Amino acid sequence: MLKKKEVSESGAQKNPQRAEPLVEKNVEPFRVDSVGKQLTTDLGLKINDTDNSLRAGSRGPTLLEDFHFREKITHFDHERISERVVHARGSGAHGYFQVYKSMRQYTKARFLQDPSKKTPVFVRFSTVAGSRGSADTVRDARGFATKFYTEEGIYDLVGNNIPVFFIQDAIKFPDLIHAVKPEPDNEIPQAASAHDTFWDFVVNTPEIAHMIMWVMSDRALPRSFRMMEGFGVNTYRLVNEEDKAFFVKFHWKPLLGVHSLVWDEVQQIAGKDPDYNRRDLWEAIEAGDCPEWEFGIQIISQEDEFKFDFDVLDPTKLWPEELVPVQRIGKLVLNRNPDNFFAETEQVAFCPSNVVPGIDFSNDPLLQGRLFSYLDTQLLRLGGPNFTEIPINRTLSLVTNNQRDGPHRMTINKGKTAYNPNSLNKDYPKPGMDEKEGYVHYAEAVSGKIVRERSESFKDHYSQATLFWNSMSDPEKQHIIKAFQFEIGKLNNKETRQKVVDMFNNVDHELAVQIAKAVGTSPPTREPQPPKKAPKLQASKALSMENTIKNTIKTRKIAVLAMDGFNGKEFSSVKAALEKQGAKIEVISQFLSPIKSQDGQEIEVDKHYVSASSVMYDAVYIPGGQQSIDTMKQQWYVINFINEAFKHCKAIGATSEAVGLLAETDIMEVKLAETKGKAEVVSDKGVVTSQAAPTEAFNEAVTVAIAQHRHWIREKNENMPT
Ligand code: HDE
Repeated sequence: MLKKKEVSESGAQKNPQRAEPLVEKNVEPFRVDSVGKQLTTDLGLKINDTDNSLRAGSRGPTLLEDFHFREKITHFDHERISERVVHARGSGAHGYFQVYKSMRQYTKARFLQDPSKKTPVFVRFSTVAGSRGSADTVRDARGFATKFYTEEGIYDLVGNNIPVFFIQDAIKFPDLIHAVKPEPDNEIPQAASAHDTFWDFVVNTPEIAHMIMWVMSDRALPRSFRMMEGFGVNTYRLVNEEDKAFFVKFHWKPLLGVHSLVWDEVQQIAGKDPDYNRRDLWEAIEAGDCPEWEFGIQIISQEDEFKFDFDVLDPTKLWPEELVPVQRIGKLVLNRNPDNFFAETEQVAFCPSNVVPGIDFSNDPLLQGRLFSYLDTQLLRLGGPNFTEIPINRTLSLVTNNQRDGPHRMTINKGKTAYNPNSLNKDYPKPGMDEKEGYVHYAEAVSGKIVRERSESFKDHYSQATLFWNSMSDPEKQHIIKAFQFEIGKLNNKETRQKVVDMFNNVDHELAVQIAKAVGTSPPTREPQPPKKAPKLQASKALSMENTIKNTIKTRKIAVLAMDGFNGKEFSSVKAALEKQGAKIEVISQFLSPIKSQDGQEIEVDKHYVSASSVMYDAVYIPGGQQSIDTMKQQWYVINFINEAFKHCKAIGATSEAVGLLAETDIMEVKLAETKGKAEVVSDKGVVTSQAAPTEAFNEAVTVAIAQHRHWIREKNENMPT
């Protein structure tokens, strides 16, 4: 195996906390570090000059015999592979999974038995609709695909950050994707659902209602991949040693909580840093802030299959956590960035049909179709059936079968026989040598006529869409309304606009009225469809992000605005307090040169005005210092920075003279600390101020305000600056 180096090719120091690789056998032997090495051809021939092609005379024609030139150009010409037909834009990371205790009761899967064992994983997050180069922060579902390199083979859990899906039957997938992708005549718009063909599909596909509610919510604008939930979406089966099966839904619960950006913010970020989510994941792992999720399972026993007011096989339905609790059974940790985007993140191939003994499929019709599609598309994308030999896709287990040949075959199979049964090789590789080891499909009894029809039990399309709506807090509802108003307002076709209003009247009348109000249609006239069955649950706390974890500021990015003459002691006090809680501080000033505090202390500036913007930060703190504050009062950039942070409902802290700066901004109806020199801390709507130097109480109040993520109460003010 090649030895790991302390420095990268560019000579830059690599993350000192970089975790040791766990995927020893498959990926590691293929890593190459060229530090200290001579340039060679693909065949290892040493090359002395790669800047000048071979010519007949220094001004003459290039010679065909220049094999180095030809190889270099040819390789370049063939560098691109087709992008994924969906989920083209993604970011990956290595890590491990560890179960908390044996899950023997439900499954025989070995990686879910031993709490002392770490199973290596590779995870890829993605958007769905956009091309490879599209922006991260678009309104869309996010993919959350996990490859477990288990001792029994590869297990892929290919999920999303939304627990339900647009359609019930995989045969509708090409229609859905054709509708949401850019329109075929002009390839507009990129990575957006706000266009006529998508909503035309929506209004003709009532089963989509529930998923649309999620996509119009802030769940579709994650603050970070590290702060979103993951869901297996489809119903699978767990099978134990006694061949008893259980229906299961899989969950990933982020330990930093579930947090989102806001629409106005994401649109700015898409221009200012299109790699926002990718960069966030990369930087967190490089800094050793390893993202963590707990693995959850919801179990419904086979006997209870028909006990619910939804069909357990219907992928447009979630299993409310209040009815079927999520059991947290293990932890996923991502601790190592890939070395090479193409070799790892681009070439990785996930497939829901990659399972291990103890995990099986249900008859969920969406899942059944997925079992076909992934392998099919990968055969094209990765150039043939040998893509399982690409390092990132290799299993840790020994592969011994009679599959042979094909493009780019790596394995050198020995022997004359490539068939079973055979006598020449004693029937090796022999199937079923150990009955206990092999994968056995769950022996479900199946009967029925061959038909093309949906089960009646799949035909309630609105109850859970309404459940979702009813579970939202007021700010979340307002954001959903605004999302609809934006999307529907973009439609050219007025009839579709009206149909959207009428369709979502089945979810909630007020929602439909609010959409209609903004997009120039009539309010809904038809009565909403009554639910087929009275739902058991009116609202589910688990669906609202309002109820997520809000007790940590770990990895949050805090902007400090300062100019020469800032108060160094105030800055150091707040910096130390926030960093102690795991936050990241960046100093922003007019120029990148160091700035001097009023008592002569010099500090580095991380970003200057032209490269930093409030949308890149979770919160802002402004230390006092008369000279610094007087300068910043005159700077439009600073005023705008604060106004924007305020508009996006972020925590803002200011001490001593800096409170006076807040008074120059558009912050409205917020109580600020008043008495000069008094250490009293005033915390109102996420704005924390003190007219004195920061005390412990101030630092604590700022920490609490940042941990809230956002202070939506500000949105109640109709006059809030926009
Ligand atoms: Fe996928 N999906 N999908 N999908 N999907 C693909 O496979 C497909 C569905 C998901 O990071 C493709 O290798 C069908 C649900 C993720 O590489 C393709 C249906 C969920 C990823 C495909 C679905 C997903 C994909 C494209 C049935 C959430 C990215 C490239 C309607 C549970 C994986 C590829 C990665 C990728 C087909 C529905 C998640 C075309 C037919 C539901 C996270 O095969």
